[in-house]
Amino acid sequence: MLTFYSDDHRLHHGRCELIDGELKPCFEMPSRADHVLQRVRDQQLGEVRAPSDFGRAPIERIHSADYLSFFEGAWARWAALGHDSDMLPFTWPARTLRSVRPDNLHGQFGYYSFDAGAPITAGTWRAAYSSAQVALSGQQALAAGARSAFALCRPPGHHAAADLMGGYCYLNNAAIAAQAFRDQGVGRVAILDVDYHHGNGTQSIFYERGDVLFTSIHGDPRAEFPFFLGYADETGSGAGEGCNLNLPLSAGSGWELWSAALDTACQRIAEHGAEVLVVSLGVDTFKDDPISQFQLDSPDYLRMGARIARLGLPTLFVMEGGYAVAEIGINAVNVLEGFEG
Ligand code: SP5
Ligand code: ZN
Repeated sequence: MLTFYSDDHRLHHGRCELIDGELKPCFEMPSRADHVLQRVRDQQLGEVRAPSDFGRAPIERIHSADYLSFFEGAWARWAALGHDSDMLPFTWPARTLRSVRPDNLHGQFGYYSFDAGAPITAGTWRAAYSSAQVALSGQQALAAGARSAFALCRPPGHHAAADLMGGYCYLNNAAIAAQAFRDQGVGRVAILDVDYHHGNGTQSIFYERGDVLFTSIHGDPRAEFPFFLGYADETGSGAGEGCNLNLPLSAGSGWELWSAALDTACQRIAEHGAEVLVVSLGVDTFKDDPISQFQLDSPDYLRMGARIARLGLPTLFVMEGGYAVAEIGINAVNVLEGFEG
């Protein structure tokens, strides 16, 4: 399997996130990608290629122009005020407030974010832009006939909506790739999000569309981030009615429950008549993940890949979460090896 990877991910190295009521060092760190890349090489998964640059147009198919210009320019505005360390948002347009876009930098950061887990640093825009190009390069490999590809994206993307960052995510790599398939004439696309956290950004982007099915297996949002989306009764709306499938599971769920949910998701993907599959590949379902509560063990990821392969679809794997840094490479690459059989 071809892997796409860019060193540009290193340009994003946040210092702190606000998590569970405290400021802590960012769990989403550059060494995550290093471990995955090392495992790809150790296991001789296949060639590792640098991404091509498809420009901003495919990103603008998913994200609004005003959001992108805020994101691209935010660091320069912060630096011009004399700062040289990360910026985090701190005020949001929650209930009873208005979703207006203020002029103030912090007001705009609140307008364009939903949590304080995604800091903007000097290199965040460039890293996120390259991460999207990595996903698009994997998409292009499939369009050119590959059965599968691995986009080793960092930062991750599935929490990012059309005009919102959060949950370590800025640009929705999986959504950008899925849309590129559609724009190149693929009629029906399916997304399978196996990250421990609900992919609220991806869901919201495709919620009213019938052409891109979104399926997700994740920690029950009644108890788990992102709390405010990911419930089972969210089934899509308008043309997208029935094209959103959330499979929330309780804390402590292991392979038995998780794999039953995977079967359900796979059945729905087959019914959709998907011609191509995009997998949001988070491995924070691992038993020792420091911020998550599922119980998958390393061999389970081989089984996960094998089950996904049984769909018989051209498949693009897009890296999302996974914070047990020492095991992230083994677990992510196990999915890819299980897929290849
Ligand atoms: C891409 C991705 O995986 N983003 C995850 C962002 C998670 N941010 C908040 C996590 C809250 C964790 N609470 C853990 C409670 C442990 N006792
Ligand atoms: Zn996650």
